[in-house]
Amino acid sequence: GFLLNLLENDDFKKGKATVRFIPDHPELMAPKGFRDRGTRLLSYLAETIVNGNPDVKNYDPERSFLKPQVPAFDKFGELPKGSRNRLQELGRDGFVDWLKNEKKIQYTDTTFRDGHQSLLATRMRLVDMLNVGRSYAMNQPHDLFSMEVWGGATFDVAMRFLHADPWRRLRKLRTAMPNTIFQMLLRGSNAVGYKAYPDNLIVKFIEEAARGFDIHDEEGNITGETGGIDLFRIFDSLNWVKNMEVSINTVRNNTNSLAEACICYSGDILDTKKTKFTVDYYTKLAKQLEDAGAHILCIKDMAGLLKPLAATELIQALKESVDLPIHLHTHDTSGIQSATYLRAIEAGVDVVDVAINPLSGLTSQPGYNSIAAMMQGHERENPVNLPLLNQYADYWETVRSYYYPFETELRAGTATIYDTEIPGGQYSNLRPQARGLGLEDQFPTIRKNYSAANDLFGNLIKVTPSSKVVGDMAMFMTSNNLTPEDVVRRGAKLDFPDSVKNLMRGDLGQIEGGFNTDVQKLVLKDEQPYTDRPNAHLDPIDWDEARKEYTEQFGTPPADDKQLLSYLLYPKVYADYFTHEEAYGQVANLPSHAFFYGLKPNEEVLVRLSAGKTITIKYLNMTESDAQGNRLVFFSLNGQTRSITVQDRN
Ligand code: 3PY
Ligand code: ZN
Repeated sequence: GFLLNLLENDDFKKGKATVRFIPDHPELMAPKGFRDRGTRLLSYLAETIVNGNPDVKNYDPERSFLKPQVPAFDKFGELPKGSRNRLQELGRDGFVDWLKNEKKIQYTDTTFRDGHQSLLATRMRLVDMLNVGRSYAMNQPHDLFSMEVWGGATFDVAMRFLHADPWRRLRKLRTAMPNTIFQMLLRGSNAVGYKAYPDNLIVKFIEEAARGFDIHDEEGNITGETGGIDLFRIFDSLNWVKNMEVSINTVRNNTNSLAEACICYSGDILDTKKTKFTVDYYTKLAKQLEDAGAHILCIKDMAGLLKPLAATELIQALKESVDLPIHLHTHDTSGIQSATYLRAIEAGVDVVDVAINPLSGLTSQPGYNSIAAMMQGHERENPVNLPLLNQYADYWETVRSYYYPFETELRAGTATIYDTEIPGGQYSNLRPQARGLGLEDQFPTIRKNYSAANDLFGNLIKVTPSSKVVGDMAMFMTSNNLTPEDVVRRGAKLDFPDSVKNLMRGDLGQIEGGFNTDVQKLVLKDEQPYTDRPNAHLDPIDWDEARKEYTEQFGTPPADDKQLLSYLLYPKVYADYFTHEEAYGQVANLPSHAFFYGLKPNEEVLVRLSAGKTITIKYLNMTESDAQGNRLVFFSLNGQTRSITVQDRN
């Protein structure tokens, strides 16, 4: 660290260093991590310019990007009241009553979460949301029900690939859009992960997400809290209510937020040959969720299987069975889900999920702008300022182009989804995954095996993380050239993937009708499965012990419980994120094109570090690599020339 600090010191480089230089610059002796924020970002950019961002697989140097236009808004005006003000004024129960009695259809905007999770591999960065967030909250093209902004895969992808703090994302968005209900997707006892976590971790996670962040006065005294997530959408990947109870109870009893509990939709209620996931199954499940304390019921149609005629039947039946508002979530993988929305709206659904048009369609949600247009003149129309909403669509169309390496390869809707039941987010992921395993040319076989694996296990609900296990099994069968019959005949000799063993053991919970016990035996061999809650097998977190462990590993105590939670949820991913931030600073502040592709010679970017602190970085040029393979990369930082040494690894 010291040598690097010294070499990057401007005075030192200008030859001004004397014998007094080091005593006069004690900051150079600072242990690790002192290097000002600008310098760390320069190191990141230099590294990216020379070696590329390892997450970008098909960099196209010829590409240039347009500047997105943020719809004009009054920067200093008072925010108009929005859905969050309504929730605060009416209280939870009053709000739920209002929703039940409101005739106008309500919209949830998923652009900031499921939209990009499904179309752009969850890579959407905070800056692109923040640039437009205040404008959106101020102009309110429409009285939105909620924005889905957090949870699902966004938590780990933020750290893993964007080197960004997911809590900071929530804090910044909350501050920009305080008038809008924020919604997150919570995987019940799997939180924002892919496995079960101890109950007390789930409880603390929900409390912290709902509480939000301290507000400080000028002297640094805490004067209040921002609030965080107002609506928790809770599901279990096997529709096992026991896996959702801790989450529902925590939201209900320990926060002022709304608990929205999901029935995940699988199969086809109109197909008389499919006898497991029937209307009766769904209405019973809904009743259980109502009894468990849900404020709102969600039909989570993660694979887009709910056909228009089925929507009528299901929603009518649910409305007869439970007294909860109903929120419908779907993915347009087949291409016909706008018809499902129209039917659902006519059957009395209360809220539907949409994504701004440029981040909608296919494996994402139906398009907000287009659904709003569809509803014009309908008796349940909820007026939307469409020309204004279309300006936001223009913004997102431009922003989407920054993310070209992460584009989904699906070009058109597919009716194969009704056979495979692959969730939207997974569908767009499966082909790159197959390619990684050298199996891309066998994609139709993988799809077939996905369905076969589901049958082998005993026909389950498939959504994160259970869908991942079915996907793993499909890849396993394809790469080993196994038919379902082979699995049954030769299973005793096969070493199944770990995720499959975990599922069969009971690590994700239990399924309706139980697992296929023959296959369970083949997978587990002599090991005994269990049928109680996975969390019952996990030691609760000892918070003091966990803080100690964190402090030992990182040489500093966690900044707050939120950092501790990130670490406990994803120890390895968090450690990498932490190391990256130590070396390169808050790269989340860089504009997206610079973050993914570096800068071109003489290209300049403005980087906002914090309120009132903006720096200008211009990339000048770099030297040829020397005998050791090092290059000097030159920048101008706020007008001063700086150089960074980078090893060229090409
Ligand atoms: C998630 O769990 O991330 C999902 O979006 C499931 O549909
Ligand atoms: Zn979804």
